[in-house]
Amino acid sequence: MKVLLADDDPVSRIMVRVPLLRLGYEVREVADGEQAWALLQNEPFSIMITDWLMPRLDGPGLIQRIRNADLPNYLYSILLTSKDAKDDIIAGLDAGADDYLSKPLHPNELRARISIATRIIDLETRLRAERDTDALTSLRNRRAISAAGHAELSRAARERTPLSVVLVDIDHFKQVNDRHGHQAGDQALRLVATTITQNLRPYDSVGRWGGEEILLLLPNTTSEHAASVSERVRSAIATTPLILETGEAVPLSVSMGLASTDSVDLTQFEPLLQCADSALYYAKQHGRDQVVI
Ligand code: GH3
Ligand code: MG
Ligand code: MG
Ligand code: MG
Repeated sequence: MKVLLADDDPVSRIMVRVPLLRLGYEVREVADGEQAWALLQNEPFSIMITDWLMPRLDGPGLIQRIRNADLPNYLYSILLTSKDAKDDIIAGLDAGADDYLSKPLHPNELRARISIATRIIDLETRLRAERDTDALTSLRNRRAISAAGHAELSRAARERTPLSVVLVDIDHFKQVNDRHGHQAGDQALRLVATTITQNLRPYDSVGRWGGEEILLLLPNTTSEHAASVSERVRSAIATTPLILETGEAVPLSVSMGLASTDSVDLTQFEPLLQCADSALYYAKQHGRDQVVI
């Protein structure tokens, strides 16, 4: 876990840094609130320990700014202060601090307070993962893959790299349910999800878009390259049947519709997805078990 430490006094920083490093935390240090704010724009941190009085931007001012900014991850903030009058502590907590530590610092108190922070951050991370995960397939759910799609498209525009999106739909899936039962259908969905994931790169994203529709995001991938990746996925699914408990093999296949920012001039996620959906529709109309651009 990464801790951001803001304090204008180098000796004070040593008092915090040394025990934190010993506890296995990664520590980044800055000397005032503005520097802390600048660093937070570029790097994710889980925990911040900030001094109260600092030049330019003080601790409570920094925390207030962070709370108003709505950063992507929650930043657990501890105010470090030699002020220990009740009113000051209340003002610090009102500014949005989660906790406070009084100077001179007691190393065991630091350890105890940091372990509270770690517990809260772990909980937040777990809840976030649950919120973003589809329970049946363990893929990203629609909310998460949609958010990733918007982010990847912005990045592709910024870095001038191609982004390909691929919509996958299992062929005649209703028949799998009708012939072998809903549970076998669920197993088939999980098998397709696994086969897809195994055939992609770690930085590709896969999410369950709807019932038996899966959405792939392939960053830095031209339409030509995406077509060959999709073909590999299609072929892997077509050669990996679902084996039922009875030993019976249920063949599976998928149709795939592909759209890339290098072939269609689109800067919005929804129209790009619409292109992939039209291609998927074409694949369904023309015999299924195929990739269409
Ligand atoms: P097509 O080749 O045209 O895509 O035919 P299809 O049968 O796959 O298409 P259709 O959209 O008619 O049927 C999709 C089926 O997927 C219907 C629905 O019951 C099933 N389905 C959706 N979500 C789940 C799920 O979570 N589990 C199971 N077992 N079935 C699901
Ligand atoms: Mg100070
Ligand atoms: Mg469908
Ligand atoms: Mg289908």
